[in-house]
Amino acid sequence: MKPLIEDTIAAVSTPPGRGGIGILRLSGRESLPVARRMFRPNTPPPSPDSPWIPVPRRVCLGTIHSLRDGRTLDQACLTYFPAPNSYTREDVVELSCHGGQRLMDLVLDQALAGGARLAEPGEFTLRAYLGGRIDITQAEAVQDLIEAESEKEVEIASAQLQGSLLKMVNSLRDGLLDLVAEAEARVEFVEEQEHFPSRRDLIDSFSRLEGRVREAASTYRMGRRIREGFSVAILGLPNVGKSTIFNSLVGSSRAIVTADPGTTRDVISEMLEMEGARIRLHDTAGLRQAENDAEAEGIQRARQVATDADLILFVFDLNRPVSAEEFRTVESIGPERVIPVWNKSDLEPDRAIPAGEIPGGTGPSFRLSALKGEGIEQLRKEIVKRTGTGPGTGNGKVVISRLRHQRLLEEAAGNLSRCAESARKGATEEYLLVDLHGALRCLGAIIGGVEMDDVYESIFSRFCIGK
Ligand SMILES: Nc1nc2c(ncn2[C@@H]2O[C@H](COP(=O)(O)OP(=O)(O)OP(=O)(O)O)[C@@H](O)[C@H]2O)c(=O)[nH]1
Ligand SMILES: [Mg+2]
Repeated sequence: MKPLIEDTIAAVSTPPGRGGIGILRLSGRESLPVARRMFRPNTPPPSPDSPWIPVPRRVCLGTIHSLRDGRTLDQACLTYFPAPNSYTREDVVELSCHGGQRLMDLVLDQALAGGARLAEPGEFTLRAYLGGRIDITQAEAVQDLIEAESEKEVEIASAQLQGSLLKMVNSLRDGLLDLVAEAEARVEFVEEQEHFPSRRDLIDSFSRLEGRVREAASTYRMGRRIREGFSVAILGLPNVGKSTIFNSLVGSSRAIVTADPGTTRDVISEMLEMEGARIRLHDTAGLRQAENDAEAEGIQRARQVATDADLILFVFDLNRPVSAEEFRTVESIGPERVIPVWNKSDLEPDRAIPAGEIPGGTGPSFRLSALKGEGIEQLRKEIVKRTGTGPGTGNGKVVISRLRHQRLLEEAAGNLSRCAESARKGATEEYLLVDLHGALRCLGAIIGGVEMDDVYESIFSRFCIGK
C-alpha cells in the first residue's frame, strides 16, 4: 500500500512495553496544531489570543490532556522541529512522556483524535527519503542500525548512514558517465575519430570499470556473514576436550563434559560476539566408529556442520600421536579452513606441537589447556582474525550488506562485460550505449530513482512503526 504523504502522521517511536520514557512523534503540516490540541505548556504563551509557537528545537515542559474531557494524562516534554530542519524535512513534533504502555496508547489516541493519522511502518523514514534528506542506501542503513545485533553490523550500517555506500556508487557512476560521454562523442563526431583514444583503450576502460563493480559486489559475502554470523565448528576425536573448549569460549557450562569418550551426541550451537563480530559456535560429537544409532546420527551431523562451517577448530590431544583418521579428516575438510588446536597441554607441559603430522594449514597451530583456561584468549583472537572482521580489518572499505545492492552491482557488471565483448567484436558506439545506459540504471537504482511503489514495498514496509 502506498501511504498518502499529505497527511500528518503519528506513532509511538519507542519500543512497545514499559520504559522510563516513551516518545510520540508527529510529522506533517498539522503537527503543531495537533500537538497544541493535546499539550499545554507550563509557561503560558505571552498572548492568549495568538496560537502558541514553541521555540524551535528547544525542549518545553508541559502537560498532555485528554481531548474528550480535558483530564491531565501526563507531564511531558515537547520539542518542535520546524520544516525543513527535521528528520522528515516536514514539521515534526516529539512528545517525550513517561513510557507506560497504556499511557502511550492514550497519548497516541489524543494525537489521532486531534487530526493525525497512524503512521505506516517506516513512514517517517520514507518521508525523509521523499523529502530528499537521505537516499535509499541511507534509509536502508537506518533499518540496519535498528536491527544490528553486533558491533560490526552497527559499524557498517553507521558508515552507510554517513553516506559511504552512496559515495562508492557515485564514484562508479562517475566512471560510467565518462564512458557514456565518450561513446556519445564518438557517435556525434564521426569525422574526428583520430582525436579519440583507441578502441583498445575503450575496451580496457570497460573491463577496468567492470572489475571495480564486481569487487564492490563481492563484499556482499562478507556483509552477509557479518549479519548472519560466522559459523565456527569444533571437531575432533572423542574425549580430546571439544566441549571443554566450547564452554570456555562461550563462558558457561553449556555443554556436558565427562571423562567418558562419546559424551556429546547432538550439535550444540551458541551465538557469541567476539571483538564485535557475530560467531555461531558449534560443539559436535567426537568422530569415531559409532557404538549405536544415536551416536552414528550425531557423527553424521558433526560432519554436516563441518561441511557448512566457515572455520573449523580441529582439536587434538597433544599427548597422543596423530591418528590416520585425524589426518584423513583434516585433509578432507581442507586445511585452509582448519585451525589445529592441541589440547591438554597441562598434562605434559614440555611436549612440543608435533611438526608435519597433519596436512599443512595456512595459519598457526594452537597449544592450550582448556581445563586451566590457558591459551583460550590467543585462540579467540585467531578466530576473529581468520573471520576477517577483527578491529582494523577492512577499515575504510565499504561492505555491501544487502542482496539488493549485490544484485544491482552484478547486473551493472554484466552490462559492462557485454559492452567490452561487443566492442571487441566491432559493434558501433550506438550499440554499446544501450548496455552502458543499462549499467547506469542499475547503479542509479541502488541509491534512488526507483518508482515510489516499488521502493515502499521493498524497503520501507519492513521497518517498524514509528521510524
Ligand atoms: N588435563 C586436561 N583435561 C582436559 C582438558 N580439556 C578437557 N579435559 C578433560 O577431558 C575429558 C573430556 O573432555 P570433553 O570436553 O568432554 O571432551 P570432548 O572432546 O567433548 O569429548 P566427546 O564429547 O566425548 O567427544 C574431561 O574429563 C575433561 O575434563 C585439558 O586441557 N587438560
Ligand atoms: Mg563433547
